[in-house]
Amino acid sequence: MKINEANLVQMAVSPSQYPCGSLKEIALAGRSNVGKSSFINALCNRKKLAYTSSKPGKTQTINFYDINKSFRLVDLPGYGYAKVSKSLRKDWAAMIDGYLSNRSNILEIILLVDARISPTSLDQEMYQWIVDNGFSGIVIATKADKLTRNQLNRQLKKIHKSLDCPEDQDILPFSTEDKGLVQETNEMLEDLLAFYNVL
Ligand SMILES: Nc1nc2c(ncn2[C@@H]2O[C@H](COP(=O)(O)OP(=O)(O)OP(=O)(O)O)[C@@H](O)[C@H]2O)c(=O)[nH]1
Ligand SMILES: [Mg+2]
Repeated sequence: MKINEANLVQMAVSPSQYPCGSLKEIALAGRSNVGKSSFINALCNRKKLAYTSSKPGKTQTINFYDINKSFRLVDLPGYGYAKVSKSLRKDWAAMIDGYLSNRSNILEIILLVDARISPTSLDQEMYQWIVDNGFSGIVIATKADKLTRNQLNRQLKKIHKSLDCPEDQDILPFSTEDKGLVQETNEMLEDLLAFYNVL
């Protein structure tokens, strides 16, 4: 799919601020710093569409990006960042939960995990919640460029096991630094959107 147009249409902290209309949404969930915002930039081939940072806790609102006027990518604040105060973490968790639990536009929730790091209990909880709520449970392992091919394959297996994914499901490697992987991810999303008759 060629992404010609990608616009940040809304930054929300509460449901009243979510964009109107019935455009379908693919939400990106994952720990702080895993690369959710970078994922959006790489897919849209834009350097500064979504703000990224080497420090965890950059995205603090729910950010809605309209893509080709046909669907939305939704960037969520990351979870599990210990340096954020307990009360702020609670606010973010409520914000994420409020969106994921009540937003009827959501087509899929993609879980991003860092390819180098074994999933945490929060990742396991999030994955379980995603599949329990009827979504496919697509898992993307980011920062694949930081591993050798052998290391990556080992990690993908580990992540699969740790999340207790079904036998026939693959953990999909991703890297902002690898055009081939970005293209494969684009094609996966295109197939998904076609399956749901969105494209
Ligand atoms: N080498 C490499 N670095 C990456 C990749 N993806 C993200 N990064 C880096 O990881 C850091 C965090 O990326 P973000 O996209 O801000 O992460 P995030 O998940 O949006 O983080 P929060 O907004 O805090 O939840 C940045 O320094 C990125 O440049 C990747 O595929 N490869
Ligand atoms: Mg972010």
